[in-house]
Amino acid sequence: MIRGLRCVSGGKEPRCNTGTWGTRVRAFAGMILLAGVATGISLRAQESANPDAPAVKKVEPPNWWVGLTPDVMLLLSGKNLRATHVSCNLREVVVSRTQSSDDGQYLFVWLKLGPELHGGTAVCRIATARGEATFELPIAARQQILGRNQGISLDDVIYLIMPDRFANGDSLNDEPAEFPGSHDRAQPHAYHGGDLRGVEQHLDYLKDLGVTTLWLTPIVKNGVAQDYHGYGTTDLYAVDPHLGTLADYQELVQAAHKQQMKVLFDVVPNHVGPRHPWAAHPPMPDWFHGTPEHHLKAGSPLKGSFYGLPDPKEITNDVFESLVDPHTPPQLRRNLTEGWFAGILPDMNTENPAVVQYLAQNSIWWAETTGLDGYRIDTFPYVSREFWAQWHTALRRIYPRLSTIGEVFHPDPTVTSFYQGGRKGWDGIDTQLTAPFDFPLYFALRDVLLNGAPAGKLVNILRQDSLYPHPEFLVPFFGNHDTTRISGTQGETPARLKLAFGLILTVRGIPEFYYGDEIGMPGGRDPDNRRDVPGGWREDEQNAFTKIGRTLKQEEMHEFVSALLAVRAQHPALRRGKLWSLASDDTTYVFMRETEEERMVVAFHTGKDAREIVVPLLDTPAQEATIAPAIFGTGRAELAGKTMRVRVPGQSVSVFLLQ
Ligand SMILES: [Ca+2]
Ligand SMILES: [Ca+2]
Repeated sequence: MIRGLRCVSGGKEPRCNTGTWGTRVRAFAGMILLAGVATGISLRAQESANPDAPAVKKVEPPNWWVGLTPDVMLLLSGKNLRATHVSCNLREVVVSRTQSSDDGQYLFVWLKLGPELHGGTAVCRIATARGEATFELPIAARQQILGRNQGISLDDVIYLIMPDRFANGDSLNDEPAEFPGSHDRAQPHAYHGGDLRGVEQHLDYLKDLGVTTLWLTPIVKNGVAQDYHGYGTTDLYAVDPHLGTLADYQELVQAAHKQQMKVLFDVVPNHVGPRHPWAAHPPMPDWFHGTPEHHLKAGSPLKGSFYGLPDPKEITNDVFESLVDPHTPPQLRRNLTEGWFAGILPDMNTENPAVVQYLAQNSIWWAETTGLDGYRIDTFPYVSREFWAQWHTALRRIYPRLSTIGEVFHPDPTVTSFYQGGRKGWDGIDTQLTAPFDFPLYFALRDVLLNGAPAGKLVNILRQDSLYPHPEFLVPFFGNHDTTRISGTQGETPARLKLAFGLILTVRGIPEFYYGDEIGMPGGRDPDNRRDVPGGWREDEQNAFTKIGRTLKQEEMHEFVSALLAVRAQHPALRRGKLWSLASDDTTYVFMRETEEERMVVAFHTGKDAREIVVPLLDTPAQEATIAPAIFGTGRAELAGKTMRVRVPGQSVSVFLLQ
């Protein structure tokens, strides 16, 4: 590699050479030029001698694969890239079209990959009126990766990790040289040093706990102090150096697959970070919706009163109703889909076909490079549904089993259900999304546990499963990195957290919970809800990853969660069974999960006092049962005359196996 001319990118490093390198390749037999390459001196001299010559600093994607897609769009960054001619040395790699930015900082190159392509490195030459440059695109055979792109199933349990706050597996990357001053564990908004190796080192802990799928908040490069959360990327093809390397992420996915665990990648097609180089110099005038100076702000122009709704509580959710409303004119929706999130995050123009291709290729590249099993998709409603259909089509053509879980932060199932794939909406579009997170159940469960709302509110949400094409794939949860933790909210007790776990791990769907909840880690609003796990850092006095290191209170919660996860793992009805709501009122919800093999009854009781509930079983799949031993919790159930008499302690979850 020639010093000073090396081009670093996120994955394999394409050799991006500047200036007159192309002419060198052609004239390689010339001994004078060879001497020049060897020293590197004359290259720099020639470059400075011809400041108008083109120079390629970056190629996105940095590499590609044989037989993956019929074409690929490259985005070259550099200078003086107004090309008059681009060609590649491989016969099966044909340049079909190019387009440069007016400032010459970007060049798009669309390549057609022929059916006879067997791989190799395409060396492509750019000619402009003022000089030449070359770049390379390695095109390799697809690799076998254990368990690659397998998707998640109803048997899975998702565990959300913020890698910077989980465990520090490599202290050498705590403060990368390019980001001085970014690391400080005492500052809640700084990087704390957690990383991908830290996650990998605790796979045994997670396996023992009983979770099967890891969702990591974004691992792409952010770097800037305070962007430890990952949602403000500056490079969509690089792993953030605080978190490790691409090889670290590949190793993590491999190690997880070896343990029969899966990994979800947090993807953010809606926006990039304000410090992404594109923000100041977009590759196309319409690469974003608007400019840093002139853009809409993401947020509905409507008030809740437009629909006669109360103002949203706790975490603000936008008036997404307008997005799913066939009667609202487009201008009432445009702020949400074209506005800049938080008023500062450059919003990708997902109506531009080149943006669609860039983002789809980027997700294909991560899937192919790492073997990941699915995507958690950020800010889902803020992107047009046409885009989601196109993005999913591009991915599923290659990875039919890939799962996608979308963030639709809204309490109303009429809103969230509109985004699930599997059927067309009134707009004629099928988003193809596997499932949204079950935010309506989240809002209801928090209201029941923390505000004393009737337990029947849960049933009121669950009855609206009729709106979803596939309610079984919904992801129930009670908190994440954007919400307060149940431990830490006013009036919190361990019993309420147990109730929250009790519901999401037994009701229909693929449950998700947030790192640290299994030990009752407290946390108020952001960033307090993103504390470090005690024991994730060598210098920590306490190690909550070990039984001996946990406090009594932490151990009690950990035992509860792991025991319930074990019951779920042992009983298919709790994972795959049909849900029957048998009884509910102010404090109690009794439901059954039924498969052909087994029937389970769950009694969820929020009242402070013990109580007895009589549940009629006539005309239910349970009417022939004779006994119902408790397999979890301390409740008791007696069956007689097609009724079930359930006695449960205050604030408890009990699970019974009907026989
Ligand atoms: Ca570290
Ligand atoms: Ca948008």
